[in-house]
Amino acid sequence: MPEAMVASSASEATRGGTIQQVDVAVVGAGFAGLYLLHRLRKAGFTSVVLEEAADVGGTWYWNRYPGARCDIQTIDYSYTFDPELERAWQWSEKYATQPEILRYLGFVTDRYDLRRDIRFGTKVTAATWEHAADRWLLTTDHGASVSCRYYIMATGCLSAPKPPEIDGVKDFKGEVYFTGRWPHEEIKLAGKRVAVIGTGSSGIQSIPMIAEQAAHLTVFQRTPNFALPAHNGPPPADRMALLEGDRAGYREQARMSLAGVPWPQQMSVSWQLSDAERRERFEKAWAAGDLVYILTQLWADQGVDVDGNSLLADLIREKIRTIVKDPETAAALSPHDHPFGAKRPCLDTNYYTTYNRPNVTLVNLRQEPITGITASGIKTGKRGFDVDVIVFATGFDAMTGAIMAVHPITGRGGKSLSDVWANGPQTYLGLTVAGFPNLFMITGPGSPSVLSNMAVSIEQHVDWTVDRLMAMREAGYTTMEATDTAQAGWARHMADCSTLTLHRLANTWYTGANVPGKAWGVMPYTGGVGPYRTICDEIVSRGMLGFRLTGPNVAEQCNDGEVVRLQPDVRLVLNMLADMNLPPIESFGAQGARDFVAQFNAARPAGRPVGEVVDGTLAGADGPLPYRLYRPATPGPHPIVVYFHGGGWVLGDEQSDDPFCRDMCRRTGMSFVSVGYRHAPEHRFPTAAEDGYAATRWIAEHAAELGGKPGPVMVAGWSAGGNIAAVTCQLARDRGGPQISGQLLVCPVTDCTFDRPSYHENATGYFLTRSLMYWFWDLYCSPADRTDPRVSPLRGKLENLPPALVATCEFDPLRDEGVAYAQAMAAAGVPVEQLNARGHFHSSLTMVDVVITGVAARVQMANALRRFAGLPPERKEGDEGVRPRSDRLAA
Ligand code: N01
Repeated sequence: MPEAMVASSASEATRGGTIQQVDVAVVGAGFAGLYLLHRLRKAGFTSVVLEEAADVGGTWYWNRYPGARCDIQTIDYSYTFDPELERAWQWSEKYATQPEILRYLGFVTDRYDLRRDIRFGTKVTAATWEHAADRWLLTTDHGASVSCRYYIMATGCLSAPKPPEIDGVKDFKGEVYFTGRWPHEEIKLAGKRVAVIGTGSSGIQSIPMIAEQAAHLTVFQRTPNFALPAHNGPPPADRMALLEGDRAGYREQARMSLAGVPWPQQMSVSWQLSDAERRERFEKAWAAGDLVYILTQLWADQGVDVDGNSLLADLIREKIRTIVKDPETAAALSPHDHPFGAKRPCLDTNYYTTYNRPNVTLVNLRQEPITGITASGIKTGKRGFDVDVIVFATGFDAMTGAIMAVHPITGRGGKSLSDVWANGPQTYLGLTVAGFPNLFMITGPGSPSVLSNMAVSIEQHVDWTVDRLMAMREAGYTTMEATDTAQAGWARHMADCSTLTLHRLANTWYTGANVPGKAWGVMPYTGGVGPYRTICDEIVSRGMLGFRLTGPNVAEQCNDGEVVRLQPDVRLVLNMLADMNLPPIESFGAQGARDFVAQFNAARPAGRPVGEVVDGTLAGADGPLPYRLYRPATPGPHPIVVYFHGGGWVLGDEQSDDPFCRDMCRRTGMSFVSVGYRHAPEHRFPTAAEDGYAATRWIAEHAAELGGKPGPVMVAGWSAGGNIAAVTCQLARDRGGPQISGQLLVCPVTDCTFDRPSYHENATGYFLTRSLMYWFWDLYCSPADRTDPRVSPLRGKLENLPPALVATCEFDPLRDEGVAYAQAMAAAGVPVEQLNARGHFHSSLTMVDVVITGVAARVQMANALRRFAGLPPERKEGDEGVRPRSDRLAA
């Protein structure tokens, strides 16, 4: 539609009032809005920024409470889009104060002459998609309405202060301040009795400063938070040297990192380190005063595993006890209800020592909740506190508040964003929402945003968005809208990512738990800044996957689909393997492939400790075979599981599935005996099958010697090992024992045909390829023997087999033959449980501590084995995945 017609229809909509016509309207003149305006202008789009405040700065305009600073090192918390700008500005401190950051944003505004397109003191009161014009119409509380093609929310994640939810605030006769809306004039607290409610970052930063001025400070704490010393000062020489040594490389590393700050991925896991080594790492981090460092650099499992996390949390609690002199106050300040990092920790300056001052009192609201505010102060369940000033550091309606609650946004067909998000934010990439064409959010819910260095995430979102607008203009498109499929897929991917972290175990503003009645869910994207960036780029390279593009003179384009179907950690593993550009494993020859697998396994994290690991030999079908026994730490005797490793009958040995055997031993409380059966091509069919059967018989007969419970054993195996376990069950039934009480078949080979769909769908790209499977079969079994049930158990008699759990993975060539075996056994009357692991590949479930999203499946497998042994299920507290905390906080 021509622009003139757009103008007239929009004018009618506001009954003749003036309408400002622009290509793009942006809300917010903070870090995001300023860079957006700069980029939009350079790209030739007419733009206006609507800003409620009287000046630029966004969050740094409003949050001017005493002590306000950033807690990402300022050299990282800066714009990087212009090297000239970087050279033109020097930060005076490692963590700049709010006034300095505000000066920086003012400097940037002036440098790029941005003010002339910013309408200050202007709030959007409604935004409506006008379908006929393919434009947004914005009404404002000040000046002209705005008609724009694109509407971009650069509103920040923590901009809408949350009401304090305490009765009687209006009755209070003293002064009331909110940290998130601190007055611009100087507030005099000297000689006054001050109360601070809230001990999040704002409270932690302001409390030491207020304590220095006030006659008395009373801190009302509901939940203690972890705080770490900032050790502020000039920008650290080592980081400056790194940055100045290779500015472009430093910035690029930040962009591809997990948190937007250039620290490498930590590889050592906590149980590989001694107590002394862990303490040394911790002390170094405590002395460094760097939030991202202590959150990511101590050990690899600190952010993903409850046990690994609590080792670190214990060390921090120990510090709190050392610093705070009164033991009762120290105990009240020590967080126990959430893993370290699951709630946003804060860097502090003298926070804990402040509680040693005689003019500071801590009130533990867990013991005496606030019952109300009176004319003279604050009442708790136990006592009253008369105060002159109340400071509310009670936080924000985060992530969605500033977008949804601020003004009605009405999309296609009259859809209201508040309704669409009633059960939590739904977005594609945290950037767009289905049903709301041409609406973009910078660092919206569903993007890494608050779990990252915001400066890096903002630049990525702005660049991606403006690049898309330019590409659309070039191609003649005027609208861009996420599809429902893409959005639903993103929600699934978000949920998959959040099972990897510990955020689900804390009640925080990340999950909406801090706002009564708000839907619960981890709102930021937890998959990391670098992976997120590659996903955004992949969407473009795959023809704007998941977006519908339309324009007046071009055919509609909609390349629908989900961008990530793999589990996030599987995606990382497969990308890493793809980057290695390895030749096909089969090209190494059998011995070369064995050496490669041994090398590959050596690079994996070590398995976790079990009670005891014993190597021995057993009598096989044709001579001794090695075994490795994993015994639990609990007193025996334990039920025994005979385990067969994977490797296509060609590769691996009794130690090659070590992390998996340890993990299952710990989860089940059972002994695992991993059998070193003989391999092809030296020993072809039916050697592996006969070795497996003979080993099972020997182990059952020698159960007591192995410390196991006499009686039936269970069998388990992965891949070709699953094949041997399945065959062993058939042979044991037909040859008069041993008695087997259950079989766990993980991605088993069950049949010799290669024509099932999974063989085609997953032929390449998922590590186990179709051609590798052909090679394994060729080495092990000649075509004439392949229909023998000792290698194709699907072709055997299936009645009267032990109960089974068959686990299959979505992206595995063997998926469909596993499913077929499970279905055929069930049809033959065998009790069968099927586990279909969505988003996983052939090695997922055995790659313990690399593919953490496999935990839920391992819990299910362990429970099945316990059921086969007649034991109740046992869930290990904490790391078993999907178990969000939805209990709300009591005041
Ligand atoms: O808000 P918060 P914030 N009765 O939600 C308590 C960023 N930031 O403004 O935990 C009693 O973290 C509440 O208790 P509980 C940073 O990302 C960054 O401090 O809900 N207490 C909590 O203690 C940060 O995470 C910087 O039990 C009540 C506190 O108030 C985010 O902003 C500086 C209550 C709120 O803590 C938000 O921080 C500042 C009630 N009714 C902020 N309601 C830096 O860069 C709430 N509370 C350093």
